[in-house]
Amino acid sequence: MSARYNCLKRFAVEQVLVLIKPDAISKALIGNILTRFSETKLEIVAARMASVSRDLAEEHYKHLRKESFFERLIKFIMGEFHDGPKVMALVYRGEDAVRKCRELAGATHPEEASATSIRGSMGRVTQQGVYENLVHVSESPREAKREIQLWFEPSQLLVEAYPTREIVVEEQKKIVWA
Ligand code: DAT
Ligand code: MG
Repeated sequence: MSARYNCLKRFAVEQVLVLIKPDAISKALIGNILTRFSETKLEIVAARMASVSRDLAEEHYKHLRKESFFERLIKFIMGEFHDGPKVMALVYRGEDAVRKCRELAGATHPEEASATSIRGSMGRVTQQGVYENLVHVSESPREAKREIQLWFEPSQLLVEAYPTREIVVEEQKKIVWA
């Protein structure tokens, strides 16, 4: 493969779910973290402040339910160690989005994360062994799809990232502006 071809190599356009977790919110780090992610030049196609129920937390982390730290992890994402059940959920989109965002986030354990990564520069592990690693980033395009579909309705994304279908919903209660 020529050097020229290598420079022009294109990566697949992907979506990735990023959660700014309760520890980051309680430390007023939302702005810093968004600034760091802007280095990726990826596009934000959805963003919302989300309240985290136990059902949502357990579904999000279901692949870890056999881990000894699972209950603490659920309490953590529900904000029980910080200021309550709120996270900022974002969908970033662009070429190689998963790798770019995970690299910027850094390794899971903040002390193993590279010093300039988000977790390496701003995260910590508490004396109780809780990883305050500030952000969640989907680990593969497949996981991103599952997670994005869990955290967002299709209409909350600026693009049709995944196939959708129309259904008719009758007699559904809905809160509207008074
Ligand atoms: P990542 O968030 O880097 O994708 P993961 O999916 O393996 O890591 O784990 C999800 C979260 O669970 C992680 O952000 C922090 C927590 N966690 C992982 N391993 C842990 C451990 N050994 N002890 C305590 N918490 C842990
Ligand atoms: Mg993970």
